[in-house]
Amino acid sequence: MTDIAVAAWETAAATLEHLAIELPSWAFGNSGTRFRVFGTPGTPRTPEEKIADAATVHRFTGLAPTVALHIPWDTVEDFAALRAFAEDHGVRLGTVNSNTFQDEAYKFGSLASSDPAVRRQAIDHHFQCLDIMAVTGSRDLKIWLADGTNYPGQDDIRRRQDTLADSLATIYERIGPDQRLVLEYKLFEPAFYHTDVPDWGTAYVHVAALGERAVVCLDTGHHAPGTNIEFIVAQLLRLGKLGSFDFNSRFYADDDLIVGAADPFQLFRILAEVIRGGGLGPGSPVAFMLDQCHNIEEKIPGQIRSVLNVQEMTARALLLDRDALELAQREHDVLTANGIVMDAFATDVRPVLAAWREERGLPADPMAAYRASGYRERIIAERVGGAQAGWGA
Ligand code: LRH
Ligand code: MN
Ligand code: MN
Repeated sequence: MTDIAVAAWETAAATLEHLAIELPSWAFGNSGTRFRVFGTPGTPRTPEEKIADAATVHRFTGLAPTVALHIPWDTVEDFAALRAFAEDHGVRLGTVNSNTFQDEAYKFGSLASSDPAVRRQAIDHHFQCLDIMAVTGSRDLKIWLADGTNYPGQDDIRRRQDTLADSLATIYERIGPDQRLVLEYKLFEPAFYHTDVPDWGTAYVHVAALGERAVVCLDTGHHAPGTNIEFIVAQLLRLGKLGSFDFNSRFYADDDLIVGAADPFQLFRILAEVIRGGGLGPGSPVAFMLDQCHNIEEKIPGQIRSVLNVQEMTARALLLDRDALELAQREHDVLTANGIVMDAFATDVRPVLAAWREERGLPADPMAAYRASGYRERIIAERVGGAQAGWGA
């Protein structure tokens, strides 16, 4: 072993075993911006093909045992068959994401709408998602709302909070004993003046009112620039309300780029706080998910790179010398404390992770192994006219 102490690595590796990152089905579809959606040869045409691609990511990395669905993007006639298909391919179906942002009816909102008929439609959609979850065996119903307004005075923002609370309570009543309602916040977009669930505080207020099985989803791309995300992680873990992550990275807004691509140090700091708060390991309630789109790069290697980035930063965060850090903190030794954090961040864990993979019968270099596997050439030949992720231009 290089400069990493053997004992420190063995402890880190034991926790690393528990790292599992859920892949979003929509990462495998074509996506883009409102300017253009570029196609990628070999793009899946069906939910089954998206799952087959997600299973391929898992096969080469051992890190992604579940796939999140988005309804209606992944609607099939027979969800039991889809579940069996996934299991045959070595993965399970995970979180079900609802969608109340694409129908004409939701122009002025969904769960927070002032129109009772629209609200009913949005609530019924969540009931359908729960019916699907009963068949797919999914634990989490994830709700992200596009609800909001574009102009001051457009609607009563206070009344909308009350309406939203009522709608969420109606959905929560149907959440099973082993299921969770996961509420995701986002600062802005598509609404530009106010958003009904803009921040972790608002999400927390709503899930706290619902009950124990309601938790918050933190999407790393959903904050104002400069936000200290690891502080939010610490606070939500402290409150027992951090349910899941949507990992991605951003340079400007909700860019949905590869996690760890824009700011690996931020990812490291977030993961260090997750570990500090007991969010990784057996029995942890925190689900790790990617929420990304691959607009110009290839999707399967994009997802492989993403889960490897999370693994790499998790390993570095696990190597943080907590005892030394605590001592330095207690002594108010600012520079030593900061130095300990920076030492962990600067550790090159790639060689030990390659060895770790090989010990488990996985390729040392998953990116190279995927390229050499022929899977890419096969899907390009077999699939013509791949589907869009569900949105875009
Ligand atoms: C919204 C969001 C949310 C959606 C996903 C497709 O920006 O992050 O999680 O479900 O994108
Ligand atoms: Mn998200
Ligand atoms: Mn987003």
